[in-house]
Amino acid sequence: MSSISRRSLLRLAGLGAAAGTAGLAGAKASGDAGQPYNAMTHAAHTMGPVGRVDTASFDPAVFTRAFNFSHLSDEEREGFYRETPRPDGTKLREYQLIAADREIEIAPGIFFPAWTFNGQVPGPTLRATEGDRVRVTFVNAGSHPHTIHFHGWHPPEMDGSLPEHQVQPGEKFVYEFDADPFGVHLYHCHAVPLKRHIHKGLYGVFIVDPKTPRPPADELVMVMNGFDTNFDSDNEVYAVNTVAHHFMHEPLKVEIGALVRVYLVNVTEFDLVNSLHLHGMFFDLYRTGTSLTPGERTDTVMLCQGERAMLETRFRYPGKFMFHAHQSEFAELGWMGMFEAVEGRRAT
Ligand SMILES: [Cu+2]
Repeated sequence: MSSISRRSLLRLAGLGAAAGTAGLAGAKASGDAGQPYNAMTHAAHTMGPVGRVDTASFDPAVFTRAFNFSHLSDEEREGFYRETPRPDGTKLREYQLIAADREIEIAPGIFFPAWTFNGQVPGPTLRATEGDRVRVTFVNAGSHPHTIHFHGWHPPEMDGSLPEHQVQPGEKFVYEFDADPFGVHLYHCHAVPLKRHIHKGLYGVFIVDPKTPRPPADELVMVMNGFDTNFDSDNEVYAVNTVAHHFMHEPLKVEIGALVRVYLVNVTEFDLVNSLHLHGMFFDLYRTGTSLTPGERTDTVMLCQGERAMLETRFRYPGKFMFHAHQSEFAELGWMGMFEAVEGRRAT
């Protein structure tokens, strides 16, 4: 399937929609000859590949709400993350990140030969508080030289960007710096050619919380990414959190009236910008998450590659609310999903 082209996938997506709604469109056409177009218009919201991705090794929904390996059992987590209080009230946070080649399923039956952090794309979400010490032991178990480049303040030798920073296959390097400033950041491989190393899957989210915590909220991580399955420097599949259309099939459950906070990061390669548009409501926008007061209230945010933002909102009405890239082609190729707002405590 790796030779599938962008255009043929787009056609597949269209076929999925047509197959799924043929009956509806037909019924409309026979009952009311003037209305069949409406049926197709609504059907566009359910388009996408037929079938499901196996979520046993990577579940986008679990990724969305996992911070510092919180999705693992205590015993498993210990192998990748440890936090130790320090006398000044801050914490030492120690991580183990491992680069490894792995084939991942990005749409039903479509596999991508990824380079991963800890076997997943995006890599695990790391989270510290402003002033904490972050120590990341990076092991390169992959087949190419890699690095980790963190966004945030750090000395040049921790930048993971220059030829002398390359970590060769089989070797390791320890990155260490203080978490600063608070905000929504990211980490990614900075080996050359950069666009290949990032696009292959070596990226993740790095959140730094302010010293005075933000109000409690239902927090979600959304990484806008794309996959060039035939290596023509153009993406054939787009998604939020890797699996095309996943949240169309499995809406993200949120609670009516509760504060919802989204950490949104754009790592899409080959396209100049990406965006998120939320239907039926507005959100407060904190660009880069580096302020405690929102800069804007909107329903659409556009981000360049490497840009990120924090979004806060409360769902007012019960039911499903679509979110998607406002670049229609990205949406049709996988970058669309649903929230489902429910009364009381959300069922996850
Ligand atoms: Cu790399």
